[in-house]
Amino acid sequence: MEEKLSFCRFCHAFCAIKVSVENGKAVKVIGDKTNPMYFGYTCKKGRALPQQHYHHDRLLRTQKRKDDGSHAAVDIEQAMDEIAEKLQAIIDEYGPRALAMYTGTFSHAYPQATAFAGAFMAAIGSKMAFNSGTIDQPGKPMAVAYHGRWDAGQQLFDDADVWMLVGANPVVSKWGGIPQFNPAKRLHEAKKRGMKLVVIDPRRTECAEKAEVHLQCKPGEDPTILAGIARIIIEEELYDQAFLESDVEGFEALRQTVDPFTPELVSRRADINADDLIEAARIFAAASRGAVTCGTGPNMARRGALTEYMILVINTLCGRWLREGEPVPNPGALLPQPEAKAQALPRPEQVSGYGVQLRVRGLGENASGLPTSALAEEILMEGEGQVRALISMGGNPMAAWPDQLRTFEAMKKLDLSLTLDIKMSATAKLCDYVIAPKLSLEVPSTTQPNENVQFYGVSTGYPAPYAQYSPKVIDPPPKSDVIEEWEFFYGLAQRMGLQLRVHGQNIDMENKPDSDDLLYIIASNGRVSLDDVKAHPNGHIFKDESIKVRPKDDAWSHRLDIGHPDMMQELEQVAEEGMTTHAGYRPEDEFSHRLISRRMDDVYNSSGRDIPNLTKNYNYNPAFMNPADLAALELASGDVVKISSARASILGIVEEAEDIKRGAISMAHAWGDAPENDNQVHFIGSNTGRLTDSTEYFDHRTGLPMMSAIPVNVEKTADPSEI
Ligand SMILES: Nc1nc2c(c(=O)[nH]1)N[C@H]1C(S)=C(S)[C@@H](COP(=O)(O)OP(=O)(O)OC[C@H]3O[C@@H](n4cnc5c(=O)[nH]c(N)nc54)[C@H](O)[C@@H]3O)O[C@H]1N2
Ligand SMILES: Nc1nc2c(c(=O)[nH]1)N[C@H]1C(S)=C(S)[C@@H](COP(=O)(O)OP(=O)(O)OC[C@H]3O[C@@H](n4cnc5c(=O)[nH]c(N)nc54)[C@H](O)[C@@H]3O)O[C@H]1N2
Ligand code: SF4
Ligand SMILES: [Mo]
Repeated sequence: MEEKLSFCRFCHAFCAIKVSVENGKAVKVIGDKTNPMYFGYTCKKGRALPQQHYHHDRLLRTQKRKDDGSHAAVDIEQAMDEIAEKLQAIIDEYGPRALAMYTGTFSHAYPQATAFAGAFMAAIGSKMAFNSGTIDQPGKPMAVAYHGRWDAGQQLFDDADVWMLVGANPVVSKWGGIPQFNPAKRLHEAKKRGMKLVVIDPRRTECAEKAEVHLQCKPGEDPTILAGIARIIIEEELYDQAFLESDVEGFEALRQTVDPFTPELVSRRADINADDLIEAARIFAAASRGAVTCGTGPNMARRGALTEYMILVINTLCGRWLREGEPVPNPGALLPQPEAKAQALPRPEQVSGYGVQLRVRGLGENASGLPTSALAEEILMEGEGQVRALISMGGNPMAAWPDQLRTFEAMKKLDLSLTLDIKMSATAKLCDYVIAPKLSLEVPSTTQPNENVQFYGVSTGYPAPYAQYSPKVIDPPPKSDVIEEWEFFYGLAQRMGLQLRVHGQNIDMENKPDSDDLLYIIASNGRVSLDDVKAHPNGHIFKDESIKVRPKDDAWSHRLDIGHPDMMQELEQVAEEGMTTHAGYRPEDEFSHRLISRRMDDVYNSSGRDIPNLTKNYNYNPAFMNPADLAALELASGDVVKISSARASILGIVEEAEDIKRGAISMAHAWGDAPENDNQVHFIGSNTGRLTDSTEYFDHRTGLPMMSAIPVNVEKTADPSEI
């Protein structure tokens, strides 16, 4: 038995692991206790990596769809021949825009794959590249575009004396907010040193359990609550006057716009106690270091850009950005050393309306990229510019895109559909080709993608210059015919006579490069060389405390904007909206509940649902509801209900949960399958994305429709076929 060092890629957290390998097979995974970033942490999913790799349903050969809709194995070289020919024919007839690429969650773990997917699209000349970030929190980059980016970055969680989480549950999700590298330990340490925590969430989450103040709000009221907090900070003069004077503009516009958001108004609209709101604002502003950060819930509950903007506004009011002379927490490892000056970077002139324009809903390129929520419509809408071929990599549109019924129609309409996936996902079943890829332990990689996410939002990415390299740990199972994703794009490019360019370098299109060589290209401008990173196989923090935040440039005039007219206008709309129809919702007498998003600990979006160790608790996504709501509807745990939005209905299996606010239904996404399988709800769960209408109540810049806080009705149904 051999023990090999690696890092887990079941989710985006990349925990450092030790893999026991016996006769060439991974048999056990444990955390690496010596690791300075993760301190030995692993979760159930990471420990199930061997089960994932040797799962009986894992695709070991590429699949091709037959005329009767079933799939059969095909040799990968033959598949690439056929696909290249079909793609070329589509491009010849309709132009490069007819090909769209969607890169999903599992692109993140494979830097070579993401680089090659981009290079392939560039070589073809199609700008129709979409990613799952635009159905995640596109409000984040949008808000930064409006507010401006502070070059030196924000204060850290690890030395904060206050923290505020808005609709995020990092202890479970290992995503932004608390650094996603063993967040439970980091939160524990923070509480020990006296850090105060405020949580704003309709659910009493695992994080809320630890909070000094938990505002258990009505879903969808985050802009109201955050405007209320800003108002208290301004009224009580709790802001950082010196910072506002030196580096910020828009204070007066903000002051006037938040004025209507009195604690009483916020209390009524968000159904929270006014005194608790005041306490939350005072705790946050009184502290010396910390930040407010936001997760997926509020981002998806409509007005995500405004919500994220208000997050930045509150941080800026309190001056929670790093100042001249402070150490730069992460001066880059595999990424280049940042300038890290104590100044606001110039803001873009336009946040949307430039670059590629889509044909639907007036949407197009924007600060967050091209909106994935519009891709199904682009496929369905006939005429010049229609998307006719789709390559999906490491994503599952049928499970995860909003408005599943529209996605279903779109998948069936495509002339050529392919996905790179490890199993016959809900999407794969509808695809012409399913490319069977190597899995994480079979591929060399680095933690560089997690360095990149520091630019995504507040408290995302590594809080120190950490990096790890993992060599290939095992070979794929014998007799398999699997390739790395980048090899697929390389193979197509060769056949189509395309020259690929990655990070400014031409790739040798005659002699296929090695996967490891590509990691060198991708990390070529890092502060630390990949060789140095390789020399620390356990992962390492490449500290350099001499790197400090540099002073502001002379005569620098750029400032952070806390009163941007677009945002102030939207906030005015929020203030004006009535109590029953606010936020564009239908009157509440038409819909009794709001369905909110959540993450389930044991699974990762649509991954893990077929792994025995991960489905011991649930093999479906329960509809968690407050006991009083269940009693009022004469429902009991285990009952099957029909949950209906203005768009569609799904089945749900209700489960009593004291931690859910009355009026909310908390349900994870990416479960279920195509509509014809709905009656298997007890085994596959239900698809909450079907409740979303992508063409209504969407953000006019990012295109993101309402994916949380969705108004719904719920009624008992005895017979799943009723739906
Ligand atoms: N209603 C609602 N909708 C949502 C959300 C929500 O909260 N509510 N959340 C949104 C968010 S935040 C996101 S990020 C998106 C996710 O959107 P997607 O990324 O499209 O969805 P996933 O389910 O993560 O799809 C991952 C796919 O990759 C496959 N896979 C697993 N491992 C590998 C691998 O190693 N290589 C390859 N090639 N494939 C692999 C899996 O089998 C799966 O089919 O969903 C969004 N949709
Ligand atoms: N185990 C596990 N981990 C995951 C995933 C998974 O599926 N499983 N998915 C991964 C992905 S793709 C992502 S993007 C991250 C997301 O990471 P997080 O954003 O931390 O996701 P959640 O844990 O769903 O936390 C969102 C919270 O928002 C709350 N919420 C919902 N609607 C509203 C609202 O209107 N207002 C407020 N204030 N709160 C609201 C929910 O109750 C929930 O507690 O997690 C990642 N990590
Ligand atoms: S949190 Fe779990 S699934 Fe995610 S990287 Fe760590 S061990 Fe893997
Ligand atoms: Mo996500």
